[in-house]
Amino acid sequence: MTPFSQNLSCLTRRFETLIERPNAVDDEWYNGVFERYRNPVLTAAHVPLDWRFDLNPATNPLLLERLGINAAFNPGAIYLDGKFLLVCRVEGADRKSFFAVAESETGIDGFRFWEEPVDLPETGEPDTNVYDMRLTAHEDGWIYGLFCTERKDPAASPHDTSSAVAQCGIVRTKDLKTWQRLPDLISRSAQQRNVVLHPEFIGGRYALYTRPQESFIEAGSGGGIGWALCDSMEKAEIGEESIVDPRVYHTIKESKNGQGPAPIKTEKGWLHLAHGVRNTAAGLRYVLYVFLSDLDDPKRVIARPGGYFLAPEGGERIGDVSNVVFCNGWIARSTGEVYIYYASSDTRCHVATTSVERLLDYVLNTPEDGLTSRACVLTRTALICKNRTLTK
Ligand code: M1P
Repeated sequence: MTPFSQNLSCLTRRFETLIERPNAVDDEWYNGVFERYRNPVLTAAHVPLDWRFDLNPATNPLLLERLGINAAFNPGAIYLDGKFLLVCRVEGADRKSFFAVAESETGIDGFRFWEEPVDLPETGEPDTNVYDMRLTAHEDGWIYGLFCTERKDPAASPHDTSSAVAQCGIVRTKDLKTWQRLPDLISRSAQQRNVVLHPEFIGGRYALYTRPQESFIEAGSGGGIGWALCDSMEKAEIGEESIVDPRVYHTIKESKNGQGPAPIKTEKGWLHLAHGVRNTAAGLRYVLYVFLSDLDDPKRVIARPGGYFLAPEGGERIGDVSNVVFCNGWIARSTGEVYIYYASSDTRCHVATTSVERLLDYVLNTPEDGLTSRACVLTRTALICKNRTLTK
Protein backbone atom coordinates (compact mmCIF):
# COMPACT_ATOMS: atom_id res chain seq x y z
CA MET A 1 0.00 0.00 0.00
CA THR A 2 1.31 3.49 -0.84
CA PRO A 3 1.26 6.21 1.85
CA PHE A 4 -1.49 7.89 -0.22
CA SER A 5 -3.77 4.88 -0.15
CA GLN A 6 -2.92 4.14 3.49
CA ASN A 7 -3.89 7.67 4.51
CA LEU A 8 -7.01 7.59 2.36
CA SER A 9 -8.26 4.32 3.79
CA CYS A 10 -7.62 5.60 7.31
CA LEU A 11 -9.54 8.83 6.50
CA THR A 12 -12.39 6.85 4.93
CA ARG A 13 -12.62 4.49 7.90
CA ARG A 14 -12.72 7.42 10.33
CA PHE A 15 -15.37 9.18 8.22
CA GLU A 16 -17.62 6.10 8.03
CA THR A 17 -17.27 5.49 11.77
CA LEU A 18 -18.42 9.04 12.41
CA ILE A 19 -21.44 8.78 10.08
CA GLU A 20 -22.48 5.38 11.45
CA ARG A 21 -21.97 6.36 15.11
CA PRO A 22 -25.22 5.70 16.97
CA ASN A 23 -26.62 8.58 19.00
CA ALA A 24 -28.31 8.26 22.38
CA VAL A 25 -30.17 10.45 24.83
CA ASP A 26 -27.84 12.20 27.26
CA ASP A 27 -29.20 10.58 30.43
CA GLU A 28 -27.20 12.86 32.71
CA TRP A 29 -29.42 15.75 31.72
CA TYR A 30 -33.16 16.09 32.48
CA ASN A 31 -35.80 18.77 32.47
CA GLY A 32 -38.76 16.71 31.24
CA VAL A 33 -39.49 19.19 28.46
CA PHE A 34 -37.07 17.74 25.90
CA GLU A 35 -34.18 15.32 25.60
CA ARG A 36 -30.65 16.30 24.70
CA TYR A 37 -28.37 13.85 22.88
CA ARG A 38 -24.78 12.82 23.45
CA ASN A 39 -23.47 13.61 19.97
CA PRO A 40 -24.08 16.39 17.48
CA VAL A 41 -25.92 15.21 14.36
CA LEU A 42 -23.80 17.15 11.86
CA THR A 43 -20.34 18.67 12.09
CA ALA A 44 -17.71 19.88 9.61
CA ALA A 45 -16.26 16.34 9.75
CA HIS A 46 -19.54 14.94 8.30
CA VAL A 47 -18.85 16.74 5.02
CA PRO A 48 -17.85 14.12 2.41
CA LEU A 49 -14.15 13.61 1.75
CA ASP A 50 -14.52 14.24 -1.97
CA TRP A 51 -15.82 17.77 -1.22
CA ARG A 52 -12.56 18.50 0.59
CA PHE A 53 -9.76 16.43 -0.92
CA ASP A 54 -8.50 15.92 -4.43
CA LEU A 55 -8.55 12.11 -4.33
CA ASN A 56 -6.35 11.62 -7.38
CA PRO A 57 -2.85 10.45 -6.33
CA ALA A 58 -1.44 11.91 -9.58
CA THR A 59 -2.54 15.47 -8.76
CA ASN A 60 -2.51 15.21 -4.95
CA PRO A 61 0.21 12.67 -4.06
CA LEU A 62 0.49 14.01 -0.49
CA LEU A 63 -3.28 13.76 0.08
CA LEU A 64 -3.59 17.35 1.24
CA GLU A 65 -6.97 18.85 2.03
CA ARG A 66 -7.66 21.33 -0.77
CA LEU A 67 -10.98 22.90 0.26
CA GLY A 68 -11.39 22.89 4.02
CA ILE A 69 -14.75 23.05 5.80
CA ASN A 70 -15.12 25.27 8.83
CA ALA A 71 -18.58 24.47 10.18
CA ALA A 72 -21.96 22.80 9.55
CA PHE A 73 -24.81 24.55 11.34
CA ASN A 74 -28.24 26.27 11.29
CA PRO A 75 -30.14 23.70 9.22
CA GLY A 76 -33.65 24.00 7.84
CA ALA A 77 -35.53 20.70 8.32
CA ILE A 78 -38.31 18.71 6.69
CA TYR A 79 -39.65 15.14 6.72
CA LEU A 80 -40.05 14.01 3.12
CA ASP A 81 -40.57 10.59 1.53
CA GLY A 82 -39.85 8.80 4.79
CA LYS A 83 -36.58 10.63 5.47
CA PHE A 84 -35.45 13.33 7.88
CA LEU A 85 -33.80 15.96 5.67
CA LEU A 86 -31.67 18.87 6.83
CA VAL A 87 -30.73 21.74 4.53
CA CYS A 88 -27.57 22.62 6.37
CA ARG A 89 -25.54 25.80 6.30
CA VAL A 90 -22.07 24.52 5.43
CA GLU A 91 -19.28 27.05 5.76
CA GLY A 92 -16.03 26.62 3.89
CA ALA A 93 -12.64 27.63 5.25
CA ASP A 94 -13.06 30.68 3.00
CA ARG A 95 -16.01 31.86 5.16
CA LYS A 96 -18.56 31.44 2.41
CA SER A 97 -21.65 29.47 3.39
CA PHE A 98 -23.63 27.26 1.05
CA PHE A 99 -26.52 24.85 1.45
CA ALA A 100 -26.23 21.08 1.45
CA VAL A 101 -28.85 18.42 2.14
CA ALA A 102 -28.17 15.65 4.66
CA GLU A 103 -30.56 12.77 5.23
CA SER A 104 -31.21 10.28 8.01
CA GLU A 105 -33.64 7.44 8.63
CA THR A 106 -33.90 8.03 12.37
CA GLY A 107 -33.64 11.82 12.75
CA ILE A 108 -31.15 11.43 15.59
CA ASP A 109 -28.15 9.84 13.88
CA GLY A 110 -26.79 8.54 10.59
CA PHE A 111 -27.06 11.90 8.80
CA ARG A 112 -25.22 11.68 5.49
CA PHE A 113 -24.86 14.49 2.96
CA TRP A 114 -26.22 13.95 -0.53
CA GLU A 115 -23.61 13.67 -3.27
CA GLU A 116 -23.23 17.38 -4.01
CA PRO A 117 -24.07 20.69 -2.35
CA VAL A 118 -27.15 22.60 -3.49
CA ASP A 119 -26.42 24.65 -6.61
CA LEU A 120 -28.55 27.59 -5.58
CA PRO A 121 -29.69 29.72 -8.54
CA GLU A 122 -28.93 33.45 -8.28
CA THR A 123 -30.96 36.52 -9.11
CA GLY A 124 -29.49 39.25 -11.33
CA GLU A 125 -27.66 40.46 -8.23
CA PRO A 126 -25.31 37.67 -7.07
CA ASP A 127 -25.41 36.74 -3.38
CA THR A 128 -22.06 37.14 -1.61
CA ASN A 129 -23.14 34.77 1.14
CA VAL A 130 -26.28 32.73 1.78
CA TYR A 131 -27.38 31.09 5.02
CA ASP A 132 -30.06 29.93 7.48
CA MET A 133 -32.75 28.47 5.23
CA ARG A 134 -36.24 28.05 6.71
CA LEU A 135 -38.26 25.40 4.89
CA THR A 136 -42.03 25.69 4.71
CA ALA A 137 -44.25 23.07 3.09
CA HIS A 138 -46.94 25.55 2.07
CA GLU A 139 -50.55 24.62 1.40
CA ASP A 140 -50.04 25.92 -2.18
CA GLY A 141 -48.08 22.67 -2.83
CA TRP A 142 -44.53 24.07 -2.95
CA ILE A 143 -41.76 23.72 -0.40
CA TYR A 144 -40.34 27.22 0.04
CA GLY A 145 -36.85 27.97 1.30
CA LEU A 146 -36.42 31.47 2.71
CA PHE A 147 -32.84 32.35 3.55
CA CYS A 148 -30.58 35.25 4.24
CA THR A 149 -28.75 36.69 1.24
CA GLU A 150 -25.92 38.98 2.16
CA ARG A 151 -24.20 41.47 -0.11
CA LYS A 152 -21.68 44.26 0.42
CA ASP A 153 -23.37 47.50 1.38
CA PRO A 154 -23.27 49.67 -1.78
CA ALA A 155 -23.32 52.77 0.46
CA ALA A 156 -20.18 51.72 2.40
CA SER A 157 -17.18 54.04 2.14
CA PRO A 158 -14.27 52.72 0.02
CA HIS A 159 -12.28 51.77 3.15
CA ASP A 160 -15.19 49.96 4.79
CA THR A 161 -14.83 46.32 3.76
CA SER A 162 -17.28 44.98 6.35
CA SER A 163 -20.64 46.69 5.99
CA ALA A 164 -23.23 44.38 4.52
CA VAL A 165 -26.89 44.34 3.64
CA ALA A 166 -28.91 41.28 4.61
CA GLN A 167 -32.11 40.53 2.72
CA CYS A 168 -34.48 37.62 2.34
CA GLY A 169 -33.78 35.32 -0.62
CA ILE A 170 -36.51 32.94 -1.78
CA VAL A 171 -36.39 29.57 -3.54
CA ARG A 172 -38.96 26.86 -4.01
CA THR A 173 -38.79 23.16 -4.76
CA LYS A 174 -40.76 19.94 -4.64
CA ASP A 175 -37.90 17.58 -3.82
CA LEU A 176 -34.94 19.62 -2.47
CA LYS A 177 -33.11 18.65 -5.69
CA THR A 178 -34.38 21.15 -8.24
CA TRP A 179 -34.62 24.69 -6.89
CA GLN A 180 -36.39 27.61 -8.50
CA ARG A 181 -35.09 31.02 -7.46
CA LEU A 182 -37.68 33.75 -7.02
CA PRO A 183 -36.98 37.47 -6.62
CA ASP A 184 -35.80 38.55 -3.16
CA LEU A 185 -38.44 39.86 -0.77
CA ILE A 186 -39.08 43.58 -1.12
CA SER A 187 -39.74 45.25 2.22
CA ARG A 188 -39.43 48.70 3.74
CA SER A 189 -36.76 47.58 6.22
CA ALA A 190 -33.08 48.37 5.71
CA GLN A 191 -32.10 44.83 6.73
CA GLN A 192 -34.09 41.57 6.80
CA ARG A 193 -32.89 38.33 8.38
CA ASN A 194 -34.89 35.48 9.90
CA VAL A 195 -37.81 35.76 7.48
CA VAL A 196 -40.09 32.71 7.63
CA LEU A 197 -43.13 31.76 5.55
CA HIS A 198 -46.27 30.75 7.46
CA PRO A 199 -47.51 27.36 6.13
CA GLU A 200 -51.12 28.43 5.43
CA PHE A 201 -52.80 31.22 3.51
CA ILE A 202 -54.26 33.97 5.67
CA GLY A 203 -57.29 35.48 3.99
CA GLY A 204 -56.01 34.10 0.68
CA ARG A 205 -52.58 35.76 1.08
CA TYR A 206 -49.11 34.52 1.99
CA ALA A 207 -48.00 35.43 5.50
CA LEU A 208 -44.42 36.13 6.52
CA TYR A 209 -42.68 36.40 9.87
CA THR A 210 -40.03 39.09 9.44
CA ARG A 211 -37.37 40.86 11.46
CA PRO A 212 -37.21 44.53 10.55
CA GLN A 213 -33.79 45.81 11.49
CA GLU A 214 -31.86 49.02 11.01
CA SER A 215 -28.30 47.78 10.74
CA PHE A 216 -26.55 44.47 10.05
CA ILE A 217 -25.98 43.44 13.69
CA GLU A 218 -28.01 45.89 15.80
CA ALA A 219 -31.80 46.02 15.77
CA GLY A 220 -31.63 49.80 16.33
CA SER A 221 -35.11 51.26 16.73
CA GLY A 222 -36.51 48.23 14.88
CA GLY A 223 -36.40 44.58 15.78
CA GLY A 224 -38.92 42.16 17.16
CA ILE A 225 -40.57 39.36 15.23
CA GLY A 226 -42.66 41.08 12.58
CA TRP A 227 -45.60 39.96 10.47
CA ALA A 228 -46.76 40.98 7.04
CA LEU A 229 -48.94 39.63 4.24
CA CYS A 230 -48.19 39.47 0.54
CA ASP A 231 -50.15 38.49 -2.55
CA SER A 232 -47.53 36.45 -4.33
CA MET A 233 -44.31 34.59 -3.61
CA GLU A 234 -43.24 35.01 -7.22
CA LYS A 235 -42.92 38.74 -6.64
CA ALA A 236 -43.01 38.96 -2.86
CA GLU A 237 -43.48 42.47 -1.57
CA ILE A 238 -44.69 43.52 1.85
CA GLY A 239 -45.83 46.83 3.26
CA GLU A 240 -45.88 47.68 6.91
CA GLU A 241 -44.70 44.98 9.31
CA SER A 242 -46.62 44.70 12.56
CA ILE A 243 -44.70 43.39 15.57
CA VAL A 244 -45.88 40.00 16.85
CA ASP A 245 -43.25 39.54 19.55
CA PRO A 246 -41.22 42.59 20.57
CA ARG A 247 -37.81 42.90 22.20
CA VAL A 248 -38.19 43.58 25.92
CA TYR A 249 -35.87 45.19 28.46
CA HIS A 250 -34.08 42.80 30.83
CA THR A 251 -35.30 39.60 29.23
CA ILE A 252 -33.62 36.95 27.11
CA LYS A 253 -34.65 38.91 24.00
CA GLU A 254 -33.52 42.32 25.08
CA SER A 255 -31.16 43.02 22.15
CA LYS A 256 -32.93 41.19 19.36
CA ASN A 257 -34.99 38.14 18.50
CA GLY A 258 -36.05 36.22 15.44
CA GLN A 259 -38.55 33.57 14.40
CA GLY A 260 -36.95 30.11 14.17
CA PRO A 261 -38.58 27.55 11.87
CA ALA A 262 -42.14 27.80 10.53
CA PRO A 263 -44.61 27.29 13.39
CA ILE A 264 -46.25 23.93 14.12
CA LYS A 265 -50.06 23.78 13.98
CA THR A 266 -51.65 22.22 17.08
CA GLU A 267 -55.21 22.06 18.42
CA LYS A 268 -54.39 24.84 20.92
CA GLY A 269 -52.63 27.23 18.54
CA TRP A 270 -49.46 27.71 16.50
CA LEU A 271 -46.30 26.67 18.35
CA HIS A 272 -43.34 28.93 17.66
CA LEU A 273 -39.66 28.46 18.35
CA ALA A 274 -37.53 31.61 18.23
CA HIS A 275 -34.14 32.91 19.31
CA GLY A 276 -33.59 35.70 21.79
CA VAL A 277 -30.37 37.66 22.17
CA ARG A 278 -28.99 39.70 25.00
CA ASN A 279 -25.70 41.52 25.33
CA THR A 280 -23.10 40.67 27.96
CA ALA A 281 -19.53 41.70 28.78
CA ALA A 282 -18.51 38.51 26.90
CA GLY A 283 -20.55 39.40 23.82
CA LEU A 284 -23.99 38.41 22.56
CA ARG A 285 -25.75 35.40 24.12
CA TYR A 286 -28.30 33.57 21.97
CA VAL A 287 -30.92 31.27 23.52
CA LEU A 288 -34.12 29.66 22.22
CA TYR A 289 -37.63 30.37 23.47
CA VAL A 290 -41.13 29.17 22.66
CA PHE A 291 -44.49 30.90 22.36
CA LEU A 292 -48.01 30.07 21.17
CA SER A 293 -50.17 32.10 18.81
CA ASP A 294 -53.85 32.03 17.91
CA LEU A 295 -54.97 29.41 15.37
CA ASP A 296 -57.14 31.82 13.39
CA ASP A 297 -54.97 34.87 13.87
CA PRO A 298 -51.35 33.62 14.04
CA LYS A 299 -49.96 37.11 14.65
CA ARG A 300 -51.73 37.21 18.05
CA VAL A 301 -49.56 35.66 20.77
CA ILE A 302 -51.67 33.79 23.36
CA ALA A 303 -49.01 32.21 25.60
CA ARG A 304 -45.55 33.50 26.46
CA PRO A 305 -43.52 31.33 28.85
CA GLY A 306 -40.87 33.40 30.62
CA GLY A 307 -37.17 32.76 30.14
CA TYR A 308 -35.40 30.47 27.75
CA PHE A 309 -36.47 27.06 26.51
CA LEU A 310 -32.99 25.89 25.51
CA ALA A 311 -29.62 27.53 26.18
CA PRO A 312 -26.09 26.46 25.22
CA GLU A 313 -24.55 23.99 27.68
CA GLY A 314 -21.10 22.43 28.11
CA GLY A 315 -19.26 22.13 24.80
CA GLU A 316 -22.17 23.83 23.01
CA ARG A 317 -20.99 27.09 24.53
CA ILE A 318 -17.76 27.07 22.56
CA GLY A 319 -17.27 27.63 18.86
CA ASP A 320 -16.74 30.23 16.18
CA VAL A 321 -19.36 32.50 17.74
CA SER A 322 -19.48 31.27 21.32
CA ASN A 323 -22.47 31.22 23.67
CA VAL A 324 -24.98 30.80 20.84
CA VAL A 325 -27.79 28.38 20.15
CA PHE A 326 -29.79 29.00 17.01
CA CYS A 327 -32.63 27.02 15.42
CA ASN A 328 -34.24 27.33 12.02
CA GLY A 329 -35.43 23.75 11.60
CA TRP A 330 -37.74 21.36 13.42
CA ILE A 331 -39.86 18.42 12.36
CA ALA A 332 -43.23 17.45 13.85
CA ARG A 333 -44.21 13.89 12.95
CA SER A 334 -47.83 12.72 12.66
CA THR A 335 -47.19 10.72 15.86
CA GLY A 336 -46.78 14.00 17.75
CA GLU A 337 -43.00 13.57 18.16
CA VAL A 338 -40.97 16.72 17.55
CA TYR A 339 -37.32 16.83 16.45
CA ILE A 340 -35.62 20.15 17.10
CA TYR A 341 -32.46 20.75 15.08
CA TYR A 342 -30.44 23.46 16.76
CA ALA A 343 -26.89 24.61 16.20
CA SER A 344 -24.38 25.59 18.84
CA SER A 345 -21.96 28.47 18.63
CA ASP A 346 -22.21 28.70 14.82
CA THR A 347 -20.21 25.48 14.57
CA ARG A 348 -22.26 22.23 14.68
CA CYS A 349 -25.84 20.86 14.67
CA HIS A 350 -27.60 18.95 17.43
CA VAL A 351 -31.00 17.37 17.89
CA ALA A 352 -33.36 17.63 20.85
CA THR A 353 -36.55 15.55 20.97
CA THR A 354 -39.89 16.29 22.55
CA SER A 355 -43.58 16.06 21.61
CA VAL A 356 -46.42 18.42 20.77
CA GLU A 357 -48.05 17.35 24.05
CA ARG A 358 -45.01 18.34 26.11
CA LEU A 359 -44.49 21.59 24.19
CA LEU A 360 -48.11 22.60 24.77
CA ASP A 361 -47.85 21.73 28.45
CA TYR A 362 -44.63 23.80 28.64
CA VAL A 363 -46.03 26.78 26.76
CA LEU A 364 -49.36 26.87 28.62
CA ASN A 365 -48.09 26.17 32.15
CA THR A 366 -44.78 28.02 32.36
CA PRO A 367 -45.38 31.41 34.01
CA GLU A 368 -44.66 34.55 32.02
CA ASP A 369 -41.58 36.60 32.82
CA GLY A 370 -42.55 38.85 35.75
CA LEU A 371 -40.08 41.45 34.47
CA THR A 372 -38.76 42.33 37.96
CA SER A 373 -36.78 40.36 40.55
CA ARG A 374 -39.57 40.69 43.12
CA ALA A 375 -42.27 39.50 40.73
CA CYS A 376 -40.09 36.50 39.84
CA VAL A 377 -39.50 35.69 43.53
CA LEU A 378 -43.26 35.79 44.14
CA THR A 379 -43.87 33.42 41.22
CA ARG A 380 -41.25 31.02 42.61
CA THR A 381 -42.58 31.28 46.16
CA ALA A 382 -46.07 30.42 44.91
CA LEU A 383 -44.61 27.21 43.42
CA ILE A 384 -42.77 26.39 46.66
CA CYS A 385 -45.94 26.93 48.74
CA LYS A 386 -47.98 24.78 46.38
CA ASN A 387 -45.41 21.98 46.68
CA ARG A 388 -45.34 22.34 50.47
CA THR A 389 -49.05 21.52 50.68
CA LEU A 390 -48.21 18.13 49.14
CA THR A 391 -45.99 17.14 52.06
CA LYS A 392 -48.49 18.12 54.76
O1 M1P B 1 -23.97 34.41 15.18
C1 M1P B 1 -25.22 34.09 15.71
C2 M1P B 1 -26.32 34.23 14.64
O2 M1P B 1 -26.32 35.56 14.17
C3 M1P B 1 -27.30 35.89 13.20
O3 M1P B 1 -28.58 35.84 13.77
P1 M1P B 1 -29.38 37.23 14.07
O4 M1P B 1 -29.70 37.77 12.75
O5 M1P B 1 -30.58 36.95 14.86
O6 M1P B 1 -28.42 38.06 14.84
C4 M1P B 1 -27.25 34.96 12.01
O7 M1P B 1 -26.15 35.29 11.23
C5 M1P B 1 -27.14 33.50 12.40
O8 M1P B 1 -26.78 32.75 11.28
C6 M1P B 1 -26.08 33.26 13.48
O9 M1P B 1 -26.17 31.94 13.95
